[in-house]
Amino acid sequence: MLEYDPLKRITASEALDHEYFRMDPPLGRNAFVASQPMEKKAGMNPSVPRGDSTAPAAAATAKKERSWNGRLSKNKSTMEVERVQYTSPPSVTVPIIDLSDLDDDLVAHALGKASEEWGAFQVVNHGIPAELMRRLHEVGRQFFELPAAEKEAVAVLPGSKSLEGYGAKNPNLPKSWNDHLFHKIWPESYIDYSFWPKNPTDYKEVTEEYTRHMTKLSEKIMGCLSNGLGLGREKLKERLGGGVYKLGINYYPPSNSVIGAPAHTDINAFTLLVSNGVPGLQVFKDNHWFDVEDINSAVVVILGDQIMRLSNGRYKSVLHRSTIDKEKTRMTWPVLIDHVPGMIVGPLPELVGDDNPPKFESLTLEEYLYQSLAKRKERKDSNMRLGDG
Ligand SMILES: O=C(O)CCC(=O)C(=O)O
Repeated sequence: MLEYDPLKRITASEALDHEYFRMDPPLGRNAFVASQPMEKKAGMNPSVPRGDSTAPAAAATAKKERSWNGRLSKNKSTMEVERVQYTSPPSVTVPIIDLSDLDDDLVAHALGKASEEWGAFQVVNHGIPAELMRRLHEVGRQFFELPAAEKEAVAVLPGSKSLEGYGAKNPNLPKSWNDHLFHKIWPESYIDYSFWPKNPTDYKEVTEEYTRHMTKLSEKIMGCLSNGLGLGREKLKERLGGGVYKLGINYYPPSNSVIGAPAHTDINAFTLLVSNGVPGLQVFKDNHWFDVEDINSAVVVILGDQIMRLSNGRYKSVLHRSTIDKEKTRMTWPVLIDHVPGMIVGPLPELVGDDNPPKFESLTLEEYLYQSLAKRKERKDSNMRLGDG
C-alpha cells in the first residue's frame, strides 16, 4: 500500500494516483511546487522534529502552531513530502463568520469577501444542535469500527462510477485515500438507501435529521453568496436546480503518514464540512498552506469549481488537503452540493458583459463532469510521459 511516508520519496504520478475523483487539479503537481516553506522561526532546525513523536521539547510547545508542508525535492522527477515544523505561521486565518448576526447584509458581505479572497470560511452559530452533531459523530464512528464484513454490506459496487457506498483505503481506486462512506442524502428521489448503513440502527434517523439542517444551512449560504455577487438571494439555488446533496464520511486512523487527503479542489459547487475535533484540514492561499483552526461545532465551507464558474471567477475554488494525526483517529463529514443533472454549469449571465467576458464555457453538469475528469486524466498521462511515472 502506497503511503505518504515522510521519509520516502514518491513520484509525481504516484502522488496524483491519490487524487480524489472530485479533483479537477488545476494546480496538480504545481500544488506541491507552490507549497514552499513558510517562514521559519530563527534558530529552529525544521528537520529535527520531523516525524518524531518522541519530540524535542520544541515540538510540544509549538504543537498548536504546527503545520505540514509538501516540498519538491531538487530532482524534478521525484517529490518528497516531508514533515516540517513551522513556528511562525502567517498571522491571518480562514475567516470565521457568525451566522447569528442579525444584519443579513453584513453577513452576506463577509461571506462574499471570504469567498473572493479565500474560497473557504468557517461558520459558527449556524443553528445545528450540538446534540445532533454528537450523534452524527457517534453513528459515524460506530460504523467505521464495525468488522470489515459488516461495512462491506454497503460497499461501492465493483466497476460503479457513482462511488456511492463504503470503500476501504486503496491507492488503485479513485477517491480512496482513506476509508470512506459516501451516499446521496437529498432530494429524496435521488437517494439509494441500499448504500446507507443499517448498523448502527439510528444511522438513518440521525442522517435524515442532519440533512434537514444541512439543506437549511446550505440555502442560507447560497442566499448570502448570491447577495455577495449583487444578485437576488434565490439566484444560486435556482441555477443549481435546488442542488443534489451527498454525504461523505472520511476516516483517517492514526498514522505516521503526513497526508490524508492530497491537495485538490472540489469539482462540485461547495462543501460543508465538520470534523470530530482532530485538526488536519489545510487550505492554500498566496503560496502558503494554512491550517484551518478546529473550532468546536463550526462548519467549514469549501467553495468548489462549480461556484467558481457560476461567479465567472469572482469566487475562488480553494485548493485544500488534509493531514493525519499520529495518535488520534481523525474523522470528517463533508456534505457536497452539486448542480442537479441537466443544469448549466457556467457563468451567470448577469455577471458577464462586454467588459467582463465569460471566463468559462457553459456546459451541462454531465458535460462539465466529463470534461473535468478527462482533463484530469490528460494531466496524469502527460505527467507519465514526462517521466514522472
Ligand atoms: O477530511 C478533510 O479534512 C478533507 C476532506 C476533503 O477534502 C474531501 O472530502 O474532499
